[in-house]
Amino acid sequence: MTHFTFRTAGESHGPSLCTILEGLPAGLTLDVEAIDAELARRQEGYGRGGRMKIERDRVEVLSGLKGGVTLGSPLTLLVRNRDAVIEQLPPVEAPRPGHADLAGCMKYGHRDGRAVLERASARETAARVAAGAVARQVLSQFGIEVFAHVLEVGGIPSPAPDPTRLWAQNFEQRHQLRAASAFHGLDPALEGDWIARVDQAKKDGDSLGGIFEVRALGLPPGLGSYQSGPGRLTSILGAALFSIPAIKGVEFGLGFEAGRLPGSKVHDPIVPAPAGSPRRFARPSNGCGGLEGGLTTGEPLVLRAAMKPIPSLRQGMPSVDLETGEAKQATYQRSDVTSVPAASVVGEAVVALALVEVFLEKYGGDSLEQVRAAFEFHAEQLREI
Ligand code: EPS
Repeated sequence: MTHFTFRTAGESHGPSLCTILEGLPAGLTLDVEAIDAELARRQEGYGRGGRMKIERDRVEVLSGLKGGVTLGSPLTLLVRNRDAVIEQLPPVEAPRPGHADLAGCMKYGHRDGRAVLERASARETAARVAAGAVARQVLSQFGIEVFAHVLEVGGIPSPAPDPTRLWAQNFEQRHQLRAASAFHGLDPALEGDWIARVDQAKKDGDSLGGIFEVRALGLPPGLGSYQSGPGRLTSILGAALFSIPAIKGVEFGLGFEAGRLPGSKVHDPIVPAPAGSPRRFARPSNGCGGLEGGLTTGEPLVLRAAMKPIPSLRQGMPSVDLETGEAKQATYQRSDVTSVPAASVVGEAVVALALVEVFLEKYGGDSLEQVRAAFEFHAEQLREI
Protein backbone atom coordinates (compact mmCIF):
# COMPACT_ATOMS: atom_id res chain seq x y z
CA MET A 1 0.00 0.00 0.00
CA THR A 2 1.34 3.46 -0.98
CA HIS A 3 1.45 6.13 1.74
CA PHE A 4 -1.20 8.79 1.03
CA THR A 5 0.30 12.08 -0.21
CA PHE A 6 -0.64 14.89 -2.53
CA ARG A 7 1.23 17.64 -4.37
CA THR A 8 0.11 20.70 -6.26
CA ALA A 9 1.72 22.60 -9.13
CA GLY A 10 0.87 25.64 -11.18
CA GLU A 11 1.17 29.42 -11.26
CA SER A 12 -1.62 31.92 -10.61
CA HIS A 13 -1.64 33.15 -14.25
CA GLY A 14 -0.05 30.11 -15.87
CA PRO A 15 -2.05 27.72 -18.06
CA SER A 16 -3.39 25.62 -15.17
CA LEU A 17 -3.13 24.34 -11.63
CA CYS A 18 -2.94 20.66 -10.92
CA THR A 19 -2.73 18.17 -8.11
CA ILE A 20 -1.59 14.56 -7.94
CA LEU A 21 -2.92 12.34 -5.15
CA GLU A 22 -1.02 9.14 -4.43
CA GLY A 23 -2.09 6.27 -2.20
CA LEU A 24 -5.83 6.57 -2.77
CA PRO A 25 -7.47 3.18 -2.39
CA ALA A 26 -8.90 1.51 -5.51
CA GLY A 27 -12.66 1.10 -5.78
CA LEU A 28 -13.89 4.61 -4.89
CA THR A 29 -16.57 5.90 -7.25
CA LEU A 30 -15.45 9.48 -7.71
CA ASP A 31 -18.10 12.21 -7.82
CA VAL A 32 -16.47 14.80 -10.11
CA GLU A 33 -19.42 17.20 -9.78
CA ALA A 34 -18.89 17.27 -6.02
CA ILE A 35 -15.27 18.39 -6.64
CA ASP A 36 -16.55 21.19 -8.91
CA ALA A 37 -19.06 22.21 -6.23
CA GLU A 38 -16.21 22.69 -3.74
CA LEU A 39 -14.22 24.68 -6.32
CA ALA A 40 -17.27 26.91 -6.84
CA ARG A 41 -17.64 27.42 -3.06
CA ARG A 42 -14.00 28.52 -2.89
CA GLN A 43 -14.72 31.16 -5.51
CA GLU A 44 -17.64 32.58 -3.51
CA GLY A 45 -17.89 34.89 -0.54
CA TYR A 46 -18.64 38.56 -0.01
CA GLY A 47 -15.52 40.65 -0.54
CA ARG A 48 -13.94 38.61 -3.35
CA GLY A 49 -12.28 40.58 -6.18
CA GLY A 50 -12.20 40.74 -9.97
CA ARG A 51 -10.36 37.47 -10.62
CA MET A 52 -13.26 35.41 -9.38
CA LYS A 53 -15.48 37.01 -12.03
CA ILE A 54 -13.08 35.71 -14.69
CA GLU A 55 -12.51 32.16 -13.48
CA ARG A 56 -14.98 29.24 -13.63
CA ASP A 57 -12.93 26.60 -11.82
CA ARG A 58 -13.70 23.09 -13.03
CA VAL A 59 -11.71 19.92 -12.68
CA GLU A 60 -10.47 17.61 -15.42
CA VAL A 61 -9.37 14.13 -14.38
CA LEU A 62 -6.16 13.16 -16.21
CA SER A 63 -5.29 9.87 -14.54
CA GLY A 64 -6.25 7.36 -11.89
CA LEU A 65 -9.83 6.60 -12.98
CA LYS A 66 -11.53 4.00 -15.14
CA GLY A 67 -15.29 4.01 -15.52
CA GLY A 68 -15.44 6.72 -12.83
CA VAL A 69 -13.81 4.43 -10.24
CA THR A 70 -10.33 4.91 -8.72
CA LEU A 71 -7.70 2.41 -9.87
CA GLY A 72 -5.30 2.88 -6.94
CA SER A 73 -2.90 4.67 -9.28
CA PRO A 74 -2.00 8.38 -8.93
CA LEU A 75 -5.07 10.56 -9.45
CA THR A 76 -4.28 13.73 -11.40
CA LEU A 77 -6.70 16.65 -11.34
CA LEU A 78 -6.31 19.71 -13.55
CA VAL A 79 -7.95 23.14 -13.13
CA ARG A 80 -7.39 25.45 -16.11
CA ASN A 81 -6.82 29.16 -15.55
CA ARG A 82 -8.89 31.44 -17.79
CA ASP A 83 -6.65 34.39 -16.87
CA ALA A 84 -3.57 32.59 -18.20
CA VAL A 85 -1.62 35.75 -18.99
CA ILE A 86 1.63 35.10 -17.12
CA GLU A 87 3.82 36.17 -20.07
CA GLN A 88 2.05 39.52 -20.50
CA LEU A 89 1.97 40.70 -16.88
CA PRO A 90 4.09 43.68 -15.80
CA PRO A 91 6.86 43.32 -13.20
CA VAL A 92 6.16 43.88 -9.50
CA GLU A 93 8.76 46.55 -8.76
CA ALA A 94 7.81 47.49 -5.20
CA PRO A 95 7.11 44.40 -3.08
CA ARG A 96 3.88 44.30 -1.02
CA PRO A 97 4.43 44.22 2.74
CA GLY A 98 2.84 41.07 4.10
CA HIS A 99 3.11 39.08 0.87
CA ALA A 100 5.94 36.70 -0.07
CA ASP A 101 7.23 39.25 -2.66
CA LEU A 102 10.25 40.64 -0.78
CA ALA A 103 11.33 37.56 1.19
CA GLY A 104 10.94 35.52 -2.02
CA CYS A 105 13.07 37.97 -4.04
CA MET A 106 15.77 37.78 -1.36
CA LYS A 107 15.63 33.98 -1.39
CA TYR A 108 15.99 33.61 -5.19
CA GLY A 109 17.93 36.79 -6.00
CA HIS A 110 15.12 38.36 -8.10
CA ARG A 111 14.29 42.03 -8.42
CA ASP A 112 10.85 41.34 -9.88
CA GLY A 113 8.25 40.19 -7.32
CA ARG A 114 6.24 38.68 -10.20
CA ALA A 115 8.59 35.67 -10.20
CA VAL A 116 7.56 35.03 -6.59
CA LEU A 117 3.90 35.95 -6.45
CA GLU A 118 2.88 33.71 -9.33
CA ARG A 119 3.39 30.65 -7.13
CA ALA A 120 2.92 32.30 -3.71
CA SER A 121 -0.58 33.51 -4.71
CA ALA A 122 -3.50 31.93 -2.92
CA ARG A 123 -4.76 30.85 -6.35
CA GLU A 124 -2.81 27.62 -5.65
CA THR A 125 -5.44 26.73 -3.05
CA ALA A 126 -7.87 25.86 -5.88
CA ALA A 127 -5.75 22.73 -6.48
CA ARG A 128 -5.82 21.90 -2.78
CA VAL A 129 -9.58 22.27 -2.66
CA ALA A 130 -9.85 19.81 -5.56
CA ALA A 131 -7.61 17.33 -3.71
CA GLY A 132 -9.53 17.91 -0.48
CA ALA A 133 -12.83 17.21 -2.21
CA VAL A 134 -11.50 13.74 -3.10
CA ALA A 135 -10.33 13.22 0.50
CA ARG A 136 -13.82 14.11 1.74
CA GLN A 137 -15.30 11.45 -0.51
CA VAL A 138 -13.06 8.80 1.07
CA LEU A 139 -13.99 9.98 4.58
CA SER A 140 -17.72 10.08 3.83
CA GLN A 141 -17.54 6.35 2.98
CA PHE A 142 -16.93 5.87 6.70
CA GLY A 143 -19.52 8.37 7.96
CA ILE A 144 -17.00 11.16 8.57
CA GLU A 145 -18.04 14.74 7.77
CA VAL A 146 -15.69 17.74 7.66
CA PHE A 147 -17.45 21.09 7.91
CA ALA A 148 -16.01 24.62 8.08
CA HIS A 149 -17.73 27.91 8.75
CA VAL A 150 -16.66 31.52 9.23
CA LEU A 151 -16.77 32.84 12.81
CA GLU A 152 -15.43 36.38 12.46
CA VAL A 153 -14.76 38.93 9.72
CA GLY A 154 -12.77 42.11 10.33
CA GLY A 155 -12.98 41.78 14.14
CA ILE A 156 -16.78 41.27 14.31
CA PRO A 157 -17.57 39.79 16.76
CA SER A 158 -14.60 40.21 19.04
CA PRO A 159 -12.87 36.93 19.92
CA ALA A 160 -14.70 34.83 22.53
CA PRO A 161 -13.42 31.25 22.27
CA ASP A 162 -16.21 28.79 22.88
CA PRO A 163 -16.09 25.45 21.11
CA THR A 164 -19.88 25.18 21.11
CA ARG A 165 -20.57 28.67 19.81
CA LEU A 166 -22.71 29.12 16.70
CA TRP A 167 -22.85 25.42 16.08
CA ALA A 168 -25.84 23.95 14.31
CA GLN A 169 -26.03 20.33 15.43
CA ASN A 170 -28.25 19.09 12.64
CA PHE A 171 -26.57 18.20 9.30
CA GLU A 172 -29.33 19.68 7.10
CA GLN A 173 -29.61 22.79 9.23
CA ARG A 174 -25.91 23.64 9.18
CA HIS A 175 -25.63 23.03 5.44
CA GLN A 176 -28.68 25.21 4.74
CA LEU A 177 -27.49 28.01 7.02
CA ARG A 178 -24.05 28.03 5.44
CA ALA A 179 -25.37 27.87 1.88
CA ALA A 180 -27.58 30.90 2.59
CA SER A 181 -24.67 32.93 4.00
CA ALA A 182 -22.61 35.37 1.91
CA PHE A 183 -19.62 34.48 4.13
CA HIS A 184 -20.03 30.69 4.60
CA GLY A 185 -21.14 31.47 8.17
CA LEU A 186 -23.83 30.01 10.40
CA ASP A 187 -25.19 33.11 12.10
CA PRO A 188 -27.53 35.19 9.89
CA ALA A 189 -27.64 37.91 12.59
CA LEU A 190 -23.98 38.78 11.91
CA GLU A 191 -24.20 39.08 8.12
CA GLY A 192 -25.38 42.71 7.97
CA ASP A 193 -22.48 43.88 10.16
CA TRP A 194 -19.97 41.85 8.16
CA ILE A 195 -21.26 43.27 4.86
CA ALA A 196 -21.03 46.84 6.22
CA ARG A 197 -17.49 46.18 7.48
CA VAL A 198 -16.37 44.83 4.08
CA ASP A 199 -18.07 47.71 2.21
CA GLN A 200 -16.27 50.23 4.41
CA ALA A 201 -12.89 48.51 3.94
CA LYS A 202 -13.46 48.46 0.17
CA LYS A 203 -14.21 52.20 0.20
CA ASP A 204 -11.04 52.79 2.23
CA GLY A 205 -8.92 50.67 -0.13
CA ASP A 206 -8.19 48.39 2.81
CA SER A 207 -8.46 44.62 3.43
CA LEU A 208 -9.79 42.41 6.25
CA GLY A 209 -8.97 39.11 7.92
CA GLY A 210 -11.04 36.87 10.13
CA ILE A 211 -11.46 33.53 11.85
CA PHE A 212 -12.98 30.29 10.65
CA GLU A 213 -13.70 27.01 12.38
CA VAL A 214 -13.35 23.50 10.99
CA ARG A 215 -15.10 20.56 12.62
CA ALA A 216 -14.90 16.87 11.80
CA LEU A 217 -17.67 14.57 12.99
CA GLY A 218 -17.89 10.80 13.06
CA LEU A 219 -14.15 10.20 13.50
CA PRO A 220 -13.16 6.92 15.10
CA PRO A 221 -11.00 7.21 18.23
CA GLY A 222 -7.30 6.48 17.88
CA LEU A 223 -6.33 8.29 14.66
CA GLY A 224 -2.87 9.83 14.90
CA SER A 225 -0.14 8.75 17.28
CA TYR A 226 1.48 9.60 20.61
CA GLN A 227 4.61 7.63 19.63
CA SER A 228 6.37 10.52 17.92
CA GLY A 229 6.05 14.29 17.71
CA PRO A 230 5.45 14.41 13.95
CA GLY A 231 2.91 11.55 14.23
CA ARG A 232 0.68 13.49 16.63
CA LEU A 233 -2.49 14.46 14.82
CA THR A 234 -2.21 17.84 16.54
CA SER A 235 1.06 18.45 14.62
CA ILE A 236 -0.36 17.13 11.35
CA LEU A 237 -3.51 19.26 11.55
CA GLY A 238 -1.57 22.31 12.74
CA ALA A 239 0.82 21.97 9.80
CA ALA A 240 -2.12 21.52 7.43
CA LEU A 241 -3.88 24.70 8.57
CA PHE A 242 -0.66 26.74 8.74
CA SER A 243 0.08 25.68 5.16
CA ILE A 244 -2.77 27.93 3.98
CA PRO A 245 -1.45 31.36 2.98
CA ALA A 246 -2.17 34.13 5.55
CA ILE A 247 -2.98 31.81 8.48
CA LYS A 248 -1.46 33.34 11.61
CA GLY A 249 -3.00 31.30 14.43
CA VAL A 250 -4.52 27.85 14.96
CA GLU A 251 -6.46 26.70 18.01
CA PHE A 252 -7.71 23.27 19.06
CA GLY A 253 -10.84 23.12 21.25
CA LEU A 254 -10.45 25.67 24.05
CA GLY A 255 -7.22 26.75 22.37
CA PHE A 256 -5.37 29.64 24.03
CA GLU A 257 -8.07 29.76 26.71
CA ALA A 258 -6.71 26.40 27.98
CA GLY A 259 -3.55 28.25 28.99
CA ARG A 260 -5.55 30.59 31.21
CA LEU A 261 -7.86 28.18 33.04
CA PRO A 262 -7.13 25.67 35.84
CA GLY A 263 -6.96 21.98 34.94
CA SER A 264 -10.33 21.26 36.54
CA LYS A 265 -11.95 23.62 33.99
CA VAL A 266 -9.94 22.42 31.00
CA HIS A 267 -9.96 18.62 31.06
CA ASP A 268 -13.01 16.69 29.97
CA PRO A 269 -14.28 14.25 32.61
CA ILE A 270 -14.67 10.55 31.81
CA VAL A 271 -18.00 9.33 33.23
CA PRO A 272 -19.95 6.04 33.06
CA ALA A 273 -22.10 5.96 29.93
CA PRO A 274 -25.89 6.14 30.24
CA ALA A 275 -27.71 2.78 30.01
CA GLY A 276 -28.11 1.48 26.47
CA SER A 277 -25.01 3.27 25.17
CA PRO A 278 -22.63 1.21 22.98
CA ARG A 279 -19.69 2.35 25.18
CA ARG A 280 -19.06 1.99 28.91
CA PHE A 281 -17.98 5.62 29.29
CA ALA A 282 -18.93 9.06 28.00
CA ARG A 283 -17.35 12.53 27.74
CA PRO A 284 -19.79 15.23 28.86
CA SER A 285 -17.59 18.04 27.47
CA ASN A 286 -15.10 18.49 24.62
CA GLY A 287 -12.73 21.29 25.62
CA CYS A 288 -9.87 19.27 24.11
CA GLY A 289 -11.48 19.68 20.69
CA GLY A 290 -11.52 15.95 20.01
CA LEU A 291 -7.77 15.32 20.53
CA GLU A 292 -5.97 13.87 23.53
CA GLY A 293 -2.33 12.79 23.36
CA GLY A 294 -2.25 13.61 19.64
CA LEU A 295 -5.03 11.07 19.00
CA THR A 296 -8.70 11.44 18.12
CA THR A 297 -10.97 10.75 21.11
CA GLY A 298 -14.04 10.00 18.98
CA GLU A 299 -15.60 13.34 19.97
CA PRO A 300 -15.96 16.08 17.32
CA LEU A 301 -12.69 17.61 16.17
CA VAL A 302 -12.85 21.40 16.70
CA LEU A 303 -10.20 23.65 15.11
CA ARG A 304 -10.08 27.38 14.53
CA ALA A 305 -7.74 29.38 12.31
CA ALA A 306 -7.08 33.12 12.17
CA MET A 307 -6.38 34.67 8.77
CA LYS A 308 -4.60 38.01 8.43
CA PRO A 309 -5.91 40.60 5.95
CA ILE A 310 -4.81 40.23 2.32
CA PRO A 311 -1.55 42.19 1.70
CA SER A 312 -2.65 43.92 -1.56
CA LEU A 313 -4.09 47.27 -0.45
CA ARG A 314 -5.60 49.76 -2.90
CA GLN A 315 -4.70 52.57 -0.44
CA GLY A 316 -1.06 51.45 -0.71
CA MET A 317 1.64 50.55 1.79
CA PRO A 318 5.16 51.94 2.10
CA SER A 319 7.67 49.98 0.05
CA VAL A 320 10.84 50.38 -1.99
CA ASP A 321 11.46 50.06 -5.75
CA LEU A 322 13.89 47.13 -5.96
CA GLU A 323 15.53 48.58 -9.13
CA THR A 324 16.13 52.15 -7.91
CA GLY A 325 16.07 51.72 -4.11
CA GLU A 326 13.70 54.73 -3.94
CA ALA A 327 10.70 54.85 -1.61
CA LYS A 328 7.57 53.90 -3.52
CA GLN A 329 4.06 52.72 -2.66
CA ALA A 330 3.77 48.91 -2.95
CA THR A 331 2.74 47.77 -6.43
CA TYR A 332 -1.04 47.31 -6.34
CA GLN A 333 -2.32 43.99 -7.60
CA ARG A 334 -6.02 43.37 -8.22
CA SER A 335 -7.19 41.69 -5.04
CA ASP A 336 -10.00 40.72 -2.70
CA VAL A 337 -11.12 42.89 0.24
CA THR A 338 -11.40 39.68 2.21
CA SER A 339 -11.15 36.00 1.35
CA VAL A 340 -11.93 34.50 4.77
CA PRO A 341 -14.95 32.61 3.32
CA ALA A 342 -12.65 31.09 0.66
CA ALA A 343 -10.05 30.28 3.32
CA SER A 344 -12.70 28.34 5.27
CA VAL A 345 -13.28 26.13 2.21
CA VAL A 346 -9.51 25.61 1.92
CA GLY A 347 -9.38 24.86 5.67
CA GLU A 348 -12.00 22.18 5.22
CA ALA A 349 -9.98 20.71 2.34
CA VAL A 350 -6.62 20.58 4.12
CA VAL A 351 -8.19 19.10 7.25
CA ALA A 352 -9.88 16.42 5.12
CA LEU A 353 -6.52 15.67 3.44
CA ALA A 354 -4.76 15.40 6.82
CA LEU A 355 -7.50 13.13 8.17
CA VAL A 356 -7.39 10.84 5.14
CA GLU A 357 -3.64 10.51 5.60
CA VAL A 358 -3.96 9.27 9.21
CA PHE A 359 -7.13 7.29 8.45
CA LEU A 360 -5.40 5.33 5.69
CA GLU A 361 -2.32 4.95 7.87
CA LYS A 362 -4.46 3.23 10.50
CA TYR A 363 -6.84 1.26 8.27
CA GLY A 364 -4.73 1.19 5.11
CA GLY A 365 -5.33 -1.23 2.31
CA ASP A 366 -5.00 -1.17 -1.44
CA SER A 367 -8.76 -1.13 -2.03
CA LEU A 368 -11.70 0.49 -0.29
CA GLU A 369 -12.95 -3.00 0.58
CA GLN A 370 -9.71 -3.79 2.43
CA VAL A 371 -9.80 -0.44 4.26
CA ARG A 372 -13.42 -1.12 5.27
CA ALA A 373 -12.52 -4.54 6.67
CA ALA A 374 -9.82 -3.04 8.90
CA PHE A 375 -12.15 -0.21 9.97
CA GLU A 376 -14.90 -2.66 10.93
CA PHE A 377 -12.46 -4.89 12.81
CA HIS A 378 -11.40 -1.90 14.93
CA ALA A 379 -15.04 -0.83 15.46
CA GLU A 380 -15.71 -4.35 16.79
CA GLN A 381 -12.70 -4.11 19.14
CA LEU A 382 -13.88 -0.73 20.44
CA ARG A 383 -17.14 -2.29 21.61
CA GLU A 384 -15.09 -4.23 24.20
CA ILE A 385 -13.44 -1.13 25.70
C1 EPS B 1 -6.88 34.06 -6.00
C2 EPS B 1 -6.46 34.57 -7.20
C3 EPS B 1 -5.66 35.79 -7.26
C4 EPS B 1 -6.08 36.73 -6.16
C5 EPS B 1 -6.01 36.07 -4.79
C6 EPS B 1 -6.55 34.70 -4.74
O1 EPS B 1 -5.90 36.33 -8.51
P1 EPS B 1 -5.26 37.66 -9.12
O2 EPS B 1 -3.92 37.84 -8.48
O3 EPS B 1 -5.20 37.41 -10.59
O4 EPS B 1 -6.24 38.76 -8.78
O5 EPS B 1 -7.40 37.16 -6.36
O6 EPS B 1 -4.68 36.01 -4.38
C7 EPS B 1 -4.33 36.52 -3.18
C8 EPS B 1 -5.18 36.86 -2.27
C9 EPS B 1 -2.91 36.61 -2.91
O7 EPS B 1 -2.57 37.19 -1.88
O8 EPS B 1 -2.14 36.20 -3.73
C10 EPS B 1 -7.69 32.84 -5.90
O9 EPS B 1 -7.94 32.15 -6.91
O10 EPS B 1 -8.10 32.53 -4.77
